[in-house]
Amino acid sequence: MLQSHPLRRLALLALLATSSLAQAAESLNIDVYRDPNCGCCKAWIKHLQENGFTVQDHVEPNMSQVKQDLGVAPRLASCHTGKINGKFVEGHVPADQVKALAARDDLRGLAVPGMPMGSPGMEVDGRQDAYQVIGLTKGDTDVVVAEYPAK
Ligand SMILES: [Cu+2]
Repeated sequence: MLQSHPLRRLALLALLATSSLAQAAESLNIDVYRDPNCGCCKAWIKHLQENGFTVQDHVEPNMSQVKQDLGVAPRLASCHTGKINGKFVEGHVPADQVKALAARDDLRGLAVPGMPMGSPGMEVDGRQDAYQVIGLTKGDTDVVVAEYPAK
């Protein structure tokens, strides 16, 4: 029977810990596609940056094509579309939800459909409409990932 040396096992564990750390840092890089004239899109990008994300900002004249290519269901559509680790982030999704998406292998992406007032990048005089963060499963089903109440 083959037995692994305790020291070798320790080294392997250290390697695993290091690579998962690297993965966590890597997951904060996000591509964002937006229309050139979209102001709230820029405000959402700023929200991501303030929460530790590195944003690649892509000005894109044909957003409906981008959404189609990334698999954003039309019912989930908003203004800008992000892409992180192969998953989409549609609309004004809060940064902590984007971070949590890395652990959801069952989801193709997240969306805040439309442009609810009070979501990140849509702040108006401290007002907030109730809104939900929707996850799209690999089976094409919508699941509620988070709910934010009206204020
Ligand atoms: Cu918007």
